[in-house]
Amino acid sequence: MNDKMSQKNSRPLSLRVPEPSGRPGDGPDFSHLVMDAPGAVERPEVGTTPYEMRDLAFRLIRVLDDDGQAVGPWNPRLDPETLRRGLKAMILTRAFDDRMHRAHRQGKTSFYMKCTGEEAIAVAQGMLLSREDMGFPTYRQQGLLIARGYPLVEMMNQIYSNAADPIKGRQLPIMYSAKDYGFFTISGNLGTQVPQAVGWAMASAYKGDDKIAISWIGDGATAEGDFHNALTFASVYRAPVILNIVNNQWAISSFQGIAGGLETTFASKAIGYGLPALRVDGNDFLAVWAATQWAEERARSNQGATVIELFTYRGAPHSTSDDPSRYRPGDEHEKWPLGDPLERLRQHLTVIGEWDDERHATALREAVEQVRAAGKESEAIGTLGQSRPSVKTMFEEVYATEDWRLIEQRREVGV
Ligand SMILES: Cc1ncc(C[n+]2csc(CCOP(=O)(O)OP(=O)(O)O)c2C)c(N)n1
Ligand SMILES: [Mg+2]
Repeated sequence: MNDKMSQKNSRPLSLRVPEPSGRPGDGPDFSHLVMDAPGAVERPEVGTTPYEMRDLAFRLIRVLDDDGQAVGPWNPRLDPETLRRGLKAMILTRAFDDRMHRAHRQGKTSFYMKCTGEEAIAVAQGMLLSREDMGFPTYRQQGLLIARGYPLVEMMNQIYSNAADPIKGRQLPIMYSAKDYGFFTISGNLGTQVPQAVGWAMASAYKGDDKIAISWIGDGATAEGDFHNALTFASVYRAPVILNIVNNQWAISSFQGIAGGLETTFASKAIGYGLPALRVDGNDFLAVWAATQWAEERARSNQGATVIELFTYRGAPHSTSDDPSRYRPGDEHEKWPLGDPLERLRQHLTVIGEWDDERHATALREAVEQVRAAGKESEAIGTLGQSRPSVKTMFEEVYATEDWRLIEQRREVGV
């Protein structure tokens, strides 16, 4: 026997498969989370090198404290009117989600996805950036459209795939597309939006334009190659882009550890690509705003891309096709240590004397009413199966010039 052959293991190899801290029937356990106190993380100058600020990838930027006060160097010092607009847009987003989730139960749509608990992210970022900048969202950034005043009825028409669907039935419900609102067509293939955003940002810089791009990806989808390819391009060419990772702890039934979240933070992935990273409490409207503003300034001043991990929790099922009681403790969301983004902003506005229970009740009522009115209008056109875009449009507006295969298929259908 030569030396090589004798090198046997003393014990059999085994594979580690990460497991979440709780399963159905267990109590929620968040004792593994290490979080900075509100106000504790320093705010580096926007021009700081990624290397000098690498520590921030492992910290957690927070502004709102337990008493609802805004504290520390990341306080963006927003005026009360902006804060109230933010709260109202979050309330409206949640009211919209609730109605559309019910609409699915009533058979009015085949599919819906809520963003419960994550509203602060899309709403703050949608308000902060211009609609001329291009957003490359996932299916959980409906708050972006809502914060920008996109007509709710158009969103519903898309969800119901009715004759007034603005994208004429070509997409799964909730995969909106609204160029004029800075909302790029959502891609059902996870991860593809990140290289698209980087490419769009590179083109903007190449043309000498002044628009930046912003993208979102879930914790789970960061395991896709597209995410990593995009980070290389973003770093090499200093693309003017903000690259958000929404870590809501779950990817359908896989917890974030399956995508590598136990070994390191998602923000820290940026370090290997030489990109700056910020890790932020995603349930803190002010912290999300401040971090995004930092990244925006960096992008607009030709200093390139920033990766932002938004630390949050997916409160609702993944989609209407999912039942989370099969794989996670039932009350995890209520016990999430960073609370509910709506309640936290409400508390802050109340503490500074700019909001009260009566105004809150009015805002809730108005949001439900606004959603109901849009629902009536959309349902009058038709819900799933009652009304649909014409078959002919299926063949149009996908390619600049019609492909021979499309021509053949269209002829076969006889339109
Ligand atoms: C390339 C690709 N793989 C798998 C899927 C199926 N799929 C849709 S959503 C999802 C989970 C994504 O989780 P995450 O990235 O954490 O985003 P979240 O839903 O939590 O916002 C999966 C696996 C898909 N749409 N595309
Ligand atoms: Mg996720």
